[in-house]
Amino acid sequence: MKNISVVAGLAFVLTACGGDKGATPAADTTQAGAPAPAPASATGATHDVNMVLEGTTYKFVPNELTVKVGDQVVFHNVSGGPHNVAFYADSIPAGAQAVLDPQLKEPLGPLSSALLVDPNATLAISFAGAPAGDYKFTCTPHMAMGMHGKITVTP
Ligand SMILES: [Cu+2]
Repeated sequence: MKNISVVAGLAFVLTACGGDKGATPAADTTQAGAPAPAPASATGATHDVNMVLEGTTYKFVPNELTVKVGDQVVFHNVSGGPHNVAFYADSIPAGAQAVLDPQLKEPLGPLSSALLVDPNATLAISFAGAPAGDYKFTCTPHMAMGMHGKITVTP
């Protein structure tokens, strides 16, 4: 009777091990699939802002817009470039810089995106996880020429 119990217990352990081995590849598959979804960024609407030279005036078109948290804004280098998007550190909500800086490819500095040199080059900025409020920005090369804009992010 005692021996039978031991054998039964051993069989149980072996079965349990087999089960664990079977589960391992499944876990690997899940991990391999995890990076597949697009980088979690914007979940909402996309808004376009053109960066243009009209006559002798450099401007963002539109230069003011309202978006929701989770939306993204795509800036387009339409004419008169190079342009960039440079947010004013003192004119964005608290906590916004942590959301913005990682998205400004090869930035010129804190809150200042790289220059968009190529025609139709774009810069997408997601406001996913961004604090609500007003985000004022300029274009570094044309700041003195009045190229400014404002994005209002609403919850
Ligand atoms: Cu500009």
